[in-house]
Amino acid sequence: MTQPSSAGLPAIRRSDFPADFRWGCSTSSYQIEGAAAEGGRGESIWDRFCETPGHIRDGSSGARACDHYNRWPEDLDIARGLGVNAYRFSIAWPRIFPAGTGARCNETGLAFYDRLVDGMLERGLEPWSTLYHWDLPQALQDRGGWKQRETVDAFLAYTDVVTRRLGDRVKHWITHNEPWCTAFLGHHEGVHAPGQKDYRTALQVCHHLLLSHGRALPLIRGNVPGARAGITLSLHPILPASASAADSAAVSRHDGSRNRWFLDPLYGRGYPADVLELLGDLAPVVHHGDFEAIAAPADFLGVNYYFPEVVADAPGEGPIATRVVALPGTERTAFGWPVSPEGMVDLLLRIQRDWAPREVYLTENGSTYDDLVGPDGSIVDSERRSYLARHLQAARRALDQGVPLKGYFAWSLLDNFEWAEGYLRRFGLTYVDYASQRRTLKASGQWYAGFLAT
Ligand code: IFM
Repeated sequence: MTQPSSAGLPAIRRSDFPADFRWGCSTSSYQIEGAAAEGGRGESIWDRFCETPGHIRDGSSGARACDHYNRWPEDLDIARGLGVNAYRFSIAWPRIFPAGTGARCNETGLAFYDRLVDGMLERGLEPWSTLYHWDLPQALQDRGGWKQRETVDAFLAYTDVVTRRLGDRVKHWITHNEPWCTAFLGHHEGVHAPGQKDYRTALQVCHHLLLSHGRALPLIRGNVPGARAGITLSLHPILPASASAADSAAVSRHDGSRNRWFLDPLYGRGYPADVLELLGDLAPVVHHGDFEAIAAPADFLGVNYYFPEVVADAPGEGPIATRVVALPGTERTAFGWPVSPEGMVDLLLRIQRDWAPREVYLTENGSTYDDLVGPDGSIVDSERRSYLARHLQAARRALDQGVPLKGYFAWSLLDNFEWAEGYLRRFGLTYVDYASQRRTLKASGQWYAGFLAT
């Protein structure tokens, strides 16, 4: 195999970080498991969404994905080979409750996660479980999905069953992954399941997601001795497209809807007044006691960091009236996402200054590039390797400046089903040949393993 040169990469070593730092990689159920019709799994909103031509760029679905449901021992071996000490995965709700809720859960689904968790522990991988990474049972969507307050109760019933079953071994629980995406990509922009396009619905969905998070925390703690529980948000530093007063006002509005809309209620301040004023009667219905529930103290905040957003004033573009723009001359990944390790430092410092979470984990960070397989089968993904090394260096700078950063999870262990992009975007440290299901560690994965061995 071609051995990639590490020349030009920043000097950074594992020993530059505290000894108890969590080093991991992340995945999610729908993106890797496949086996959509195996083990009594019910239909999810993503199964249904993928059926409509035009929803997924390459016309694919997660029906087979990485076949992780059947190949998980090999995948956990790869994670162990990297030298990580933690592994973040998500549980497919439709494997536990095929019809979303009800008196009986699916024992085969629970037994799968039993084996998976035991497999992690046998390999020295601390399990970090996400309860909701976007695969809602379709049966619940048929009754209105997250727009309905009843879905909060269904989530609590699911959480209760899963945490009772796995809580003797899984101590780290993340309620939701990136509620912004569920709410706004799924219910306003319509590019994610369930494909709705209604801003008012998106805001109500968002409220129910946050409420279900807050109400789940005491439940998890009651079921899991020694539990550590939190939520993972996708957060962005927001920058102005120009020095104009209009663009700097746009930054504040955009930050309000993208970052503060989540962090303010989670840290006990309710929804930001400036955004509520912009929303007017689009604002979600909030019941008495909801904000107290949402603000239940979490043990940590999970931050998924990918890129800063540059915004311009855009009168007429909805109540927030901002537009994300691409500044010329910016380094970008194949997705067009700007690359800014310094943005990650700025974001982490800002979170600490304004909300001061007890502990912060980078629960996702990663990049997609057009990986080429060499004649000898190797994948020399120098750009991803450089992205990873530079973001680890940025993590170190954030620690130096006082951020209580306790861990870093690379996205992702494997190439996988990248939602509306299908299999056209690869984020893995491991290359997956989907036809043969052969896995090959990329140069970035080799570099991460080398880094973790220092
Ligand atoms: O693949 C996704 C993941 O499911 C959620 N966070 C962002 C990743 C890359 O787009």
